[in-house]
Amino acid sequence: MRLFGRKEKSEKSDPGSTVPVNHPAPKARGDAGLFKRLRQGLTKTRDSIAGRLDRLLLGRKEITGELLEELEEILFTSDIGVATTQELIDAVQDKVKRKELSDPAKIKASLKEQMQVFLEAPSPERRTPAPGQPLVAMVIGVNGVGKTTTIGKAAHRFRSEGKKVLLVAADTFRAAAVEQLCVWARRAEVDVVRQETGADPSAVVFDALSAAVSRGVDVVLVDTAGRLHTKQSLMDELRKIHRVTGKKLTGAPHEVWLVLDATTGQNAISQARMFHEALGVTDIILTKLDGTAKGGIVVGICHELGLPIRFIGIGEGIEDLRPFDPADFIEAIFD
Ligand SMILES: Nc1nc2c(ncn2[C@@H]2O[C@H](COP(=O)(O)OP(=O)(O)OP(=O)(O)O)[C@@H](O)[C@H]2O)c(=O)[nH]1
Ligand SMILES: [Mg+2]
Repeated sequence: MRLFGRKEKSEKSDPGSTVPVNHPAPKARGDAGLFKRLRQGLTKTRDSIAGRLDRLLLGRKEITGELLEELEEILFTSDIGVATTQELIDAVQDKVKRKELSDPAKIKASLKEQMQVFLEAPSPERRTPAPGQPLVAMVIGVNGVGKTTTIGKAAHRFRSEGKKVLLVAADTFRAAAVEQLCVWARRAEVDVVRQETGADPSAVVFDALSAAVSRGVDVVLVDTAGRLHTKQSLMDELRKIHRVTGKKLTGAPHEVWLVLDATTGQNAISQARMFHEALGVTDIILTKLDGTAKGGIVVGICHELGLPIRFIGIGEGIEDLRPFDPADFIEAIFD
């Protein structure tokens, strides 16, 4: 089941429905240093997918049923997901039947092409802030996925694009959570609005939005809790923050970023469904791709959920958050 309808390609370039102020420009091609870092971060995934694929295809003369079964096994165990793996295998099989593909050595190129199609992110309608108001992004996800770290990295990124950023400590349930966000605010050299531990998160956000408007802030990033006593109470709390944000600033939050930990593999997809049903996610941030061989999850998430991947996390450093670029990603895991 798709959670989001896919948009036609032509809609992607509609300037009226996007928010250029908050979207990093596509990086220039030929940025060898950045690509090298991405490739390095994805080493485990590359070994899992491309390494095993190369070994499977080496010296093969024809595409047999047995070869396709082994191919399926490789894709499936790289966490691409059952449905997406099946579609990839079907596409290869169709090409073989139509005699467009007979040389096993060309399977890799065919897979890359098909995966790239799956990764072309759908472009959701973007809400734009009213003139003079900040863009508000609420950052959600289960505990430990990397919400606070991602906010710190994103703050640094926006700030280096010349934007004025404000962080909001709406995870008030643990003192350490507020402290951690303050550490990131210092690192990224941006302001943070906080209250005492145990304060009502919605009230913190409400006050922070007043401060954001009066200080002429461009981007507000709201850090939220990942765990409460029950899943239900977490969802209720997040919905309340969402509601209060909209009451304070019409149209806000303009973006809801769901942070998913790539190392959890298929679990990430069920988390996405749950949060999306409760809050309407606009962007996925996939973290910890550097520590896992499960990077294939990117393909499954994009294709099965129809939600765009906005950024990927490839390390714990402040520079380790990258805008997701399907072509670079495919190249980094295959070559
Ligand atoms: N290797 C790696 N580690 C990451 C990445 N992103 C986050 N982490 C680490 O993951 C751990 C948890 O990150 P947090 O940002 O505290 O996660 P959180 O979602 O805010 O957690 P809670 O506040 O407990 O819900 C930290 O040790 C981070 O350094 C990443 O892209 N790569
Ligand atoms: Mg946190």
